[in-house]
Amino acid sequence: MDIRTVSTTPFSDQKPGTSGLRKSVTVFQKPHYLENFVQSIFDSLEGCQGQTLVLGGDGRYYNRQAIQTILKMAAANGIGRILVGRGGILSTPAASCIIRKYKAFGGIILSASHNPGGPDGDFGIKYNITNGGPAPEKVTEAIYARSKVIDSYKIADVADINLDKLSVSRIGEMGVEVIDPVEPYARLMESLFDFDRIRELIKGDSFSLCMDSLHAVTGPYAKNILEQRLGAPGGTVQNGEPLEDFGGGHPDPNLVYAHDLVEVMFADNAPDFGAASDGDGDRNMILGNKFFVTPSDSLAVLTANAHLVPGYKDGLSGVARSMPTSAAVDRVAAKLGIDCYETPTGWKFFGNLLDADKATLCGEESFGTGSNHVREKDGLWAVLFWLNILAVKGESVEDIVRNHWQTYGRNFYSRHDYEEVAKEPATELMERLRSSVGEMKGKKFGAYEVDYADDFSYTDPIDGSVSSKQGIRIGFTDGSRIVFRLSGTGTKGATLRVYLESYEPDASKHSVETQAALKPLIDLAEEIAQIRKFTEREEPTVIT
Ligand code: VG1
Ligand code: CO
Repeated sequence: MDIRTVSTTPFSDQKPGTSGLRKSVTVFQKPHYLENFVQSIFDSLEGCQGQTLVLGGDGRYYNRQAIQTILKMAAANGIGRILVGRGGILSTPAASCIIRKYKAFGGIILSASHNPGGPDGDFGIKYNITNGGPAPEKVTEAIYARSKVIDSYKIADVADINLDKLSVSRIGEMGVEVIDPVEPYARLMESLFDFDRIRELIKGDSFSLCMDSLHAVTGPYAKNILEQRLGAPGGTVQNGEPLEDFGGGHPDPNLVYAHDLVEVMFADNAPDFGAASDGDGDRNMILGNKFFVTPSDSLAVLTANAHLVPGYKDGLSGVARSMPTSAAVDRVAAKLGIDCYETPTGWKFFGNLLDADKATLCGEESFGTGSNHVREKDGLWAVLFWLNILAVKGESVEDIVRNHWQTYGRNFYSRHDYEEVAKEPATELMERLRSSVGEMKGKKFGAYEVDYADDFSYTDPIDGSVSSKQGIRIGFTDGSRIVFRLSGTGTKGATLRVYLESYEPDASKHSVETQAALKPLIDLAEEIAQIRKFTEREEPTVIT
């Protein structure tokens, strides 16, 4: 095997964000761009020589080319063995499952998740560590530091590997195994949920379901699990063929971008259960017949009903949610007498809590839910968890959620995104908030009085690492809250996220429309942050 050492110069913009390095495809196609970052990963992983790595992606444009390049670079860098998903496919949770199952050293996942794909879309790359979870900040910082000084990379001069059939081969000394991307993951799901009971539910005349894979990676997973293993009728999975450009769509499972599913679920004769997943399969949206379940409520409902599910029947050690996620799950945790942790945005912050068995279930308001079965959020896992609960309880999605509110009260919740706004004024908006939160406590805005205001900082209870500047939170004495932060996954300009939450214990007020219920807070967010002025937008691009 000929190994070439190619000289290169650093790029200054290879700092991983909330979930890996995300850029437009055209940036990744710049000569040496991908190679520099991949070499920076190998250079910062101590002891990776001779070890096993897992490799795969969500099938978006540039996935296959990147995989061939990474295979050749891995061989040149002394990696022992690579397990790659057939067709270059691995959903993010499946990659996490396979890293854990094979006790691999780590994995490289190619995805820009919910960002659009295609030649004009986005591409991304993230590194996951031995526990199967996203690299913590100290690893991503080391990779970034390396990328700023890199002057060469190594690559083997060999032919491409055929990714389309299962095989065991070699590139020089390195073993390459093309593996089934679905099987190990589907088996893990079978070990957690009562498949017999879900099969019965689906077989009955009184229940129907629809899953929208948005032409992204969960297509083959959902067809295998829902249609083949659980007997749902063919066609239950719509948009189930992964496409390089996701059919031109935005593979983000929310009410705006999953419009095909919304049409089905809000029509007359809608199915009883609907779900969608994102580009790389780690997000989920849950719908009932003409009913939307907010991700924050979904986490709370799963926590309250976990004892009904075989994999969790022995109880939960604790739960964790990202800071902007609503406090609905906190109320359930309090009732169960378990701890509830509040972490910064991004799944990497759950890893230590899961490893130390301080949390069993975790969730984010951004349609992410998961557990200690892997170290990533997991879209289909959430779908199966819901189906298992529905099968046991025999109630509708809407009834389950409404009864939950009756017991715990309702946390009205919404996120307003201002996407692709100018970076400088968005940063100024955040800076102004940052400098004013210190004096906000006790301040009155109409009926609202500020209970606390800060820029969220998190000290990891396991390793003591501190992550600061994680979002401005302003909490009011009535339990409502506004949070402001800038996205760390966007690739154009800046995206401002405004998270709004208010608590309503009175069940007679639970049917108010969400935006109406939150109107006073929405107005207050504008008053405090002057969103219109700084974003030059009259309204948010996406409301979830
Ligand atoms: C967003 C979400 C965050 C999530 C992240 C990655 O980050 O808000 O909760 O963990 O995406 O999800 P940000 O920084 O844009 O708000 V995924 O499905 O892209 O891996
Ligand atoms: Co994702």
